[in-house]
Amino acid sequence: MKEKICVLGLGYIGLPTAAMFASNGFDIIGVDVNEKVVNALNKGEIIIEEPYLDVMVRDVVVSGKLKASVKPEVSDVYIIAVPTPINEDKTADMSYVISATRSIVPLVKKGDIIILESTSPPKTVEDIIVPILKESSLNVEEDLYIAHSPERVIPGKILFELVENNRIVGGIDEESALKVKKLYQSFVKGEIYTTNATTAEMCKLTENTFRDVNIALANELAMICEQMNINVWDVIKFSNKHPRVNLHQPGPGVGGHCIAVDPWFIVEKFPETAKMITLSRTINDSMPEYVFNKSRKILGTLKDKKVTILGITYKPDVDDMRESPIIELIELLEEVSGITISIHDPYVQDFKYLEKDIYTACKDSDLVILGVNHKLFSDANMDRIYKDMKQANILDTRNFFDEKALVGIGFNYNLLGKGK
Ligand code: SAJ
Repeated sequence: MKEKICVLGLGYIGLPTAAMFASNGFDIIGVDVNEKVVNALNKGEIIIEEPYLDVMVRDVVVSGKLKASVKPEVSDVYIIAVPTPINEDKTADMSYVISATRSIVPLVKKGDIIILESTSPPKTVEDIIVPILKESSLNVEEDLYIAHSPERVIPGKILFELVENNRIVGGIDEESALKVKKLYQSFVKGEIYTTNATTAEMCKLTENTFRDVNIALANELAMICEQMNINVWDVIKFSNKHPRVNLHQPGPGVGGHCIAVDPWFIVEKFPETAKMITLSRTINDSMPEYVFNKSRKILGTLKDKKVTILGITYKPDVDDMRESPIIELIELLEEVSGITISIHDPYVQDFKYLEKDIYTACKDSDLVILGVNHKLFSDANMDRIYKDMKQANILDTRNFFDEKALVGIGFNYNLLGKGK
């Protein structure tokens, strides 16, 4: 018989994981402190947006394989997938991990498996999970199998990547790692690599830090190229023709709940040594202000001007606004006296200054800033936007528009990373 699994935390990772195990024949109890999430789930409904997840969840709830509760129940496997938010001082808030682990202490029995999926600072399993589990009457190292197996899925493609991506499992000992590997093999088609818990924790943070450091390099190059009056996007495109070079893309900053957050979990533990990681975070965090200053230079002054922003989500073609650098840009613009701000984002239903129609948003505007390169924007009639704007200035932060075409229409086209 298959193990009974208790998944703690029914968010972007916990819920798809719970649904995936359930659809592979396991009995799942999904736990969340939010009653709304639990009540919705027990009706087969979900409150997060992710392609195909609603259908999968409905099926496993109807078949009785997935049930939700506000409290954990005795199971054979416990998967901790609660949030690890970042505090004001850039340290990880581990309170949800701590309370989730505490909640299973009275339930665990000899032979159970405990998996931490939440992205966590290095040594979380060793320094937090294991000591808390020792509050049970068990001999933890002997009686339990404990591992960290970080999620690596990308929002928008979660169900596909849960199955297809390679996975790392880091155990407190080899037996733990192998047990957990076998469990994930029930649905993972990618390779599953086993190691120790701290290495697995560090791998997850390293992957996102790699991306952050490389984006910071691209952003720094963008600022340098502007000063040299050349185009960074050409520099990156041609440099990437080298077989061993893979530069990332510059932009208005790094958003989302992962890449802008995870590097701090390394810095937290090694503040003196993690110099490049800290600097990269600082460079990427400075980009909204850089875009703000560039906007001001284009118009001379932003006072009493109308500025339109196209796209405010943290990346293209999603509705997720978490940690979006464009929100920060908007906050900077809001400080300018007499400014009128207008926003159009086809993926966002509810936000201030929002206009449902792109042409209304751009009408009488002095400057249009392309914040996010949603594919849908390529359908816009730029001739019409040009005619309706007060001054036809564009600032493209993503190298999205066709410069020649826009200049041909008459726009004053400005590109982040390109000097005049
Ligand atoms: N960005 C750039 N330039 C680039 C690439 C991205 O400015 O060249 C910006 C994007 O605009 C966005 C931010 O970075 O604001 C992050 O977007 P992303 O698509 O790079 O990543 P996320 O945050 O959606 O998902 C990442 C993924 N990690 C890696 O690719 C190493 C994903 O696989 C992880 O599972 C996820 O973080 C996570 O949950 O940790």
